[in-house]
Parts: sequence; structure tokens; C-alpha cells
Amino acid sequence: MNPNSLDRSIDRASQTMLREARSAGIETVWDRYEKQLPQCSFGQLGICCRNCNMGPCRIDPFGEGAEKGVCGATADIIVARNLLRMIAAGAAAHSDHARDAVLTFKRMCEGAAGSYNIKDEAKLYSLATEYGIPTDNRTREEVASELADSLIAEFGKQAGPICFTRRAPEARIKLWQKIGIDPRGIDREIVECMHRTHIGVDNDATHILLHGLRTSLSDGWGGSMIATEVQDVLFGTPKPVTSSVNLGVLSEGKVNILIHGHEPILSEMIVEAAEAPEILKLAEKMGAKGINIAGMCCTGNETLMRHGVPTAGNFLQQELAIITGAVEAMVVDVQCIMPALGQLTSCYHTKFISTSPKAEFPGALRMEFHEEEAFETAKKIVRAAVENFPNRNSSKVIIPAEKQACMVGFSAEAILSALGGTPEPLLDAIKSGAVKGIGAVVGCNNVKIKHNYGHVNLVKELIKNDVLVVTTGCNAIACAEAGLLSPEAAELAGPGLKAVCKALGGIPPVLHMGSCVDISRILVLTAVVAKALGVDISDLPAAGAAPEWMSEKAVSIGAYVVSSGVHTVLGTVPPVLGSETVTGLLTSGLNGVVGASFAVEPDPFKAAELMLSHIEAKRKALGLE
Ligand code: BF8
Repeated sequence: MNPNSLDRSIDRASQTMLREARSAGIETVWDRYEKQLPQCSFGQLGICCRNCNMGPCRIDPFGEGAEKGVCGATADIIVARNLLRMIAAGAAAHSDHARDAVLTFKRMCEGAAGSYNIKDEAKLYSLATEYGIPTDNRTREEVASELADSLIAEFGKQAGPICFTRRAPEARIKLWQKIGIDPRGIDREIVECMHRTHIGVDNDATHILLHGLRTSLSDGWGGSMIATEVQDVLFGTPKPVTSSVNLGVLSEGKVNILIHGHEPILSEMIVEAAEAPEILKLAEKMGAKGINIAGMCCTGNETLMRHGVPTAGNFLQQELAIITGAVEAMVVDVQCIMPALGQLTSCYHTKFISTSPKAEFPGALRMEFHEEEAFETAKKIVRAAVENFPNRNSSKVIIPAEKQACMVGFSAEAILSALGGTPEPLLDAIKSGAVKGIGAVVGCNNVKIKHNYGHVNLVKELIKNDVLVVTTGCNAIACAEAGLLSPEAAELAGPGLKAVCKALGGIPPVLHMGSCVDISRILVLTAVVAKALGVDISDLPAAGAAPEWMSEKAVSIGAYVVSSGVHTVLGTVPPVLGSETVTGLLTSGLNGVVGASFAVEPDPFKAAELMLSHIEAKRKALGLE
């Protein structure tokens, strides 16, 4: 096969680097994917089980061979158990991220993490009020410390409720309670997933899936929401800010440091350390014109929306950034970091620096990061990158020209403030039909879909049809690269949405709400809109999509978005087709349970049609034709 860079990505910067990779004989994720083809169809259908050592077992999808595993598990049981384990892993990833953020917050309160501070005092007090923590005649530190304890307690609760779930409309909470999926405690739900999927425990597909929904809710309205809120207290709640994205943000003359992963606990310190006068002096001594920090994936989203730090790309661009030959250090923490980076960076001068006690990578230089000496460690990391600048081989450097301006940082608070402090103008626009509805488009890249093709085309179709889009994660970066996060993109919107964007002072038709844990911001926004309209979230003219999803986190996200009442279209097929029962439940049965379900549609134009007709149907039901 002669791979064509145009088949792999719609993004021109990425195409340039893919051509460079091919001519240099460098392997990328696309090459490894092609070597995997054809992929195992038992795995694709979800009908292999490795949960005990009588197996591995697999079910014959054609009904000619084994119909059951050694223990008697059917395809329905195996598919449901495998899906539940994916949800558990995704919920665990988001929630463990949240745990680290809260523990840092607690250590800060105790004076043991001196590099951190409270940046959003108003949010601290509003969260304290939400938790019923007294604030009168108490110091800010006392309030913060009690709030930290209350947040930490959410992980180990046995009987619930998780406080932030009460932000949902009352009808939604009652529904969760009625069907037994109101989450009790974050860790409890995840542990129970692992218990239920052990051999010989939960063996009914519907029963297993309901626990999957409960676990996912402990992520969306629990772990992810806690991560978002605590990070806002520590680092500030995002407000609109302009910046730029794509591989062209790398600098020819400066030390380039890429921060990649998910936890702003690390990246915030790196951004600060790069401004330290002694480090800037060192950079000058090394012959550099300064230090250029650029983000990648969700860490990129975090620093982009809080500080306007440019972002170099999304998930499928992490290797391409290294191939520019211009990166002095790739600094990583957790999640979505390809283990392939070790071997790749060894072909260049790039230092691949791993920092999390939880995540080691082959070929990485380990510089473990602990909040007690956060700033000092960040300075050491930045210094290592600066000292690596003279090792750059300028004849090997290829930085694509593409660098797209964007406006980001639309937290729920920022959106409400753009609306004048109340959701009413948005409701009026929805009622009048100027804005037909809200599309939440999120999620990863996946080599099974041409890079950014699903994201960009789906979002363009939605805004063209007057659907206001909110975005997070790698979709947000794809949209930014395509120019959809700039106020000028309103020209691509339908007449109603275009007029609304202009009336609000020139906002983009696609609003960047942050990283993947920040999908919790989308939940908050939908709850605010539903409450203002006096309806449940499932009644809203809103739909979700993950056009290029691939991670287990995305499975948990999909489950909690649907459990919250938002119909969701997936662009890649989850490994469930081996069970008609599970597939039927996910694509239609859930409608009767939580008032929303999944659809699968890889073609972004058809996916947009599905979302638009769902939004139309909801408008009609609300009498908004
Ligand atoms: O949490 S969208 S590829 S970077 S999993 Fe990963 Fe997917 Fe990107 Fe952020 Ni989210």
C-alpha cells in the first residue's frame, strides 16, 4: 500500500508532516493501524471474554460454533460485561484525575503545596454554599479546607448522593432515583463494575448496562465535574481569550516545549516556570529567542482556554509534532499519550519527559512531579528543554505554516455572562428559531476516520443549519484548526445563528468549552437551559456527537450524556454488535428508560441529519415549530 497523506488527514499541516514522515521512513499511528488490518472481528463485535482463565472464550457470531463461553456466558452477557469494563476504565480515568486535583487543593489548604493558590475566590464560595459549608466569620483557607474534605468524601461515599448531581433538573434526578441509577459514590460505582464483571456475578445484560449508566453518571456529574470545578478554583474559570492552533504555532527560533496529557496541575506550573527570568536568560545563552510553550490534546485545551497558550494539535498530531524536528521537550502526564513517542523521539533530539507517578513510558526521561515542589520541578523540566536547544538539527526542521487564530474559553459562566448574566437571550433565540438548538460535539480522533474529517464536517453542517455548537476535547482543536472557533466563522452559519453571534458582540458559532472533563460544563449549561424552560434535559432541542471517538473515557462520556437525556450520535462503532440485545438497548431501548439513546453514523453529513431531525422533533414537542 502506498499511503497517501491526503487520505489520512484533512488538515494541511498534518498532511505536510505525514509526507515528511513517509520520506524519512518514520512510522506513525496510521502505519501501525494498517499493519493491524484486518482487525479481529471477535473483538470488534465484543464477543470475546478474558475474564477468567478457563478462557479466553469467544462466541461464533454466525451461530455455527460456540454459543456460550465455558461458564455459560452468552454473547449478550459477554458484550454487556465488556462494555461495563470500558465505562469503568473511562470513569476511573476522569475521576482519578479529579482526585489528584482535589488532593492538590487540600494540600494547598494545608500549606503543603505552596506553588498553588486560589485564583477564583467567587467560585470557591459558591461551591462552599452548594455544599452547605458555613462561610461567615471564617477565613478563606478554613472554607477551602472544608470544601476540599467534602469533595474528597465524594469518592468514598457509600450511599450518595453526589452533590453535583443535584444540579440536574428535578425531573432528571427523580428519574435516576426511580430506575436506580442515581450514583452513590464515585469509587463505589467503579469498583462495583469490576465486581459485577468477575466470573459468576452479574449475568443479565440490562442489569449490567443500568449499572454502566450509574457509573457513568458518577463520572459526568461527579469526577469530571469535580475536576472542572476544583481546577477553576485553583487556576481560574475560563473567560474568552484569543490564541492560535496547529503545528505552525511551533517556533523556529525559540525553545519549543510541548505539554501533553490532561492534568493542569503540571502544565500550569510549566507555563509559569517558562517565564522565570533565570530560565529566560538561560534560553538566550543557549542561542534561543525565547521559550515557546504549546499544548497538545486536553492539556492543550486547559492552558489554551485559561491563558491563551497556543495548541499544537489534537490526538493524531502528537507524533507529527515531533517529526517537525523543532521540539526540545515533549512533557507528558497521563492519558492519550502514545507509548510510540519513546521510539519516535529517539530519532530526533526531542527529550520525552514523563512526570506522573502513575504513568511510565518506554524511552522516556523520568522527572517525577509532586505538588510539594511543583514549581521547582517545573523549572528543572523547562531547564532540561532549554539546555537541549543547541542539539536541534536545523537542517531537519520542518514547521508547517498553518497557524489558525481562535477564540476560546467559553465556560458556562462565560457563556451566561456573554448573554448578559441570564440564559433568557439564548432561550429567546431558541424559541424564535434563530437558533434551532444546541449541538454538543466532542471527543477524540480515531485512525479509522480521516483525521478531523468527521469533526469539521459535522460541525459545519450543524452551524449551517442554525445549531449553536459547544465543543470540548480533540473536537475543539479540530474545529479551531478549521477556523470554526473564530468570530469570522459566523459567516458559515445559517442566518439566525449568524445574527445571534454578531448581536453577542462577535462570538464564534462554535463555543470552546474546554477539555474532556469539561463536558461537565456542557451538562451544567444544559441543566441551566432546561430549568429555565421548565423542562427536563431530554426535552431540549439538543443532541450530542462524538464523530471520531476512540477512548474508554469517551464510552463513559457517551453513557452519561445519554443518561442525562441527550441523544448522541457516534462516528465509530462501539464493540457491541455481537449482541442484539445490547445493541437494541443502546440504540432504542434506552429511550424508554432515560429518554435518549445512541445512534451510530460514520458519515458526518448523515450524522448531522440525524441530529437535526432529532432537534426538529424536540422543537415540535415543545411547540416551537
Ligand atoms: O480526554 S478527546 S483523544 S485527548 S480522550 Fe484523548 Fe479523546 Fe482527545 Fe482528552 Ni478526551
